[in-house]
Amino acid sequence: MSETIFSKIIRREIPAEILYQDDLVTAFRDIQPQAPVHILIVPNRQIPTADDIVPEDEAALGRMLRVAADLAREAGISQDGYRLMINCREHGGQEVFHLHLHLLGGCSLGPMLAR
Ligand code: DGP
Repeated sequence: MSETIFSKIIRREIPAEILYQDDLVTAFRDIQPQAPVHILIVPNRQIPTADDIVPEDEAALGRMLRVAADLAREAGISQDGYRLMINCREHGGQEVFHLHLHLLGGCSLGPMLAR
């Protein structure tokens, strides 16, 4: 699958508010925030969807969760709570085909699914 805009953000070829980056993952603010805190945590390697995860990705996926928890603490939303979400393909509402973990918080997020 061809790369997405997220690869360019990871390589810092286009602007984004990058909050964290290391050898495995990058975290940056979502351009269309759905909550007061809306951060995307992505693996540096382009994994198109959750369905494309392979055993070699486990380190990056674990890092994504740890970084999400750290960023939530830094944002001051840990005590009230937050939501971590990965959309997969059409039914999941995925728009960018580079796996990303949404960190959402800063207000009550309501029920998990809009019906
Ligand atoms: P999803 O629907 O799960 O694929 O979410 C894609 C998210 O990516 C969506 O919330 C908006 C965000 N997004 C799309 N393009 C850009 C971009 O160029 N920069 C940033 N920072 N976020 C983007």
